Amino acid sequence: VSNFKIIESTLREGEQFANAFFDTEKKIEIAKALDDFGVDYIELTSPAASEQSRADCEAICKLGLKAKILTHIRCHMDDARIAVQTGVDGVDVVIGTSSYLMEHSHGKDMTYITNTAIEVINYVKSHNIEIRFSSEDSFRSNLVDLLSIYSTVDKIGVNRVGIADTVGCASPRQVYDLIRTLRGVVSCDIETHFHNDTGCAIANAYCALEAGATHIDTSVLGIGERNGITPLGGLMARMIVADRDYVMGKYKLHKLKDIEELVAQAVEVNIPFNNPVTGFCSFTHKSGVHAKAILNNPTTYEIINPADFGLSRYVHFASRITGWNAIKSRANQLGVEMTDEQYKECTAKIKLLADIRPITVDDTDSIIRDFQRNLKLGRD
Ligand code: HCA
Ligand code: CU
Repeated sequence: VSNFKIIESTLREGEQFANAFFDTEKKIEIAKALDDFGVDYIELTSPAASEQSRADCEAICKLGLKAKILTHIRCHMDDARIAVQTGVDGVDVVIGTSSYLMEHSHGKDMTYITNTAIEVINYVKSHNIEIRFSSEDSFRSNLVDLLSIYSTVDKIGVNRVGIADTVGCASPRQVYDLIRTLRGVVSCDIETHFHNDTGCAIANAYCALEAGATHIDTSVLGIGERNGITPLGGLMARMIVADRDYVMGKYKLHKLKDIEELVAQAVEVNIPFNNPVTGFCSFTHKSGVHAKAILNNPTTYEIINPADFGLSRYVHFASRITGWNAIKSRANQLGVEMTDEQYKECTAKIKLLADIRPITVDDTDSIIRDFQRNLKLGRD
């Protein structure tokens, strides 16, 4: 699973998110942040979508970013002619190949699709621009049709082919099987795009890499059509566990939270509480058993080191399921030193109150301080 590349689609798929509206300035700010983070490609909305989309695409191409700039178009010569004039490094072409889309969306058959694909690919290539060909709704497409069109475009010399789970129906095993099969048919790179309707978008991306895919589409916080696609942060979480050196060496992980906040604000959502890495409780340890072990050695209950992302862990202690080790650690932070027996007694007092109502950090701190004061008074 090493050596994967990220095609960051916040400014294309992400624009299809219900709340998204990015003005030129916001697009540039997001593009620069993604570039600084270290993504390999930044994918932009089709210049054929609107006049402003075209102008924004040109403006981002002129920024001179390290990341390659892509735009995403329908498999159509009209779109291709506009795309090659924008200054992009590459064009991602897509067309629906499932019977659903062939019947109800564009109404074209496989022969027409193949012929148009060949024309568009040759045209883009003649401008010395990278080209990717992808089938929409790949997992509900006929396998023989799919392999045949991919093998054709591979022979003409596309840079990548793409597999898209447009409706989010694929399971990790189906992903593995399809990518593995495709890996045996084409020699070019394989890009993958997973929607998250059934919550499999990160797992599917990982399985695709295991099966030989090379590129993963992401968006910040996973924003996109419906409930979105593989999130950039979630993919980083998955991949740092698989290959920490590669991920740490390539991406500025400590910038992740800032980028998520930037995009969350732009589309007026909160970062979900259970977001991988950046959710508010992603590194909070609460039960007494967990807290004790974490205080001893964080790797007992943490597969990701928060410091790798510039974040820190939190040992929760204001609850009835806390334990005396957590209370001892809190007491020490407050400058209070006692014997183990006394920490245990103090913890029992805290649990007594926490059984009656939810308690705050302040409640806990006052119990600790009172306990210490009483000890001193008792001694005098
Ligand atoms: C869509 C298109 C797409 C394209 C993916 C790709 C999808 O918005 O319907 O180009 O690989 O999910 O199929 O985002
Ligand atoms: Cu999509």
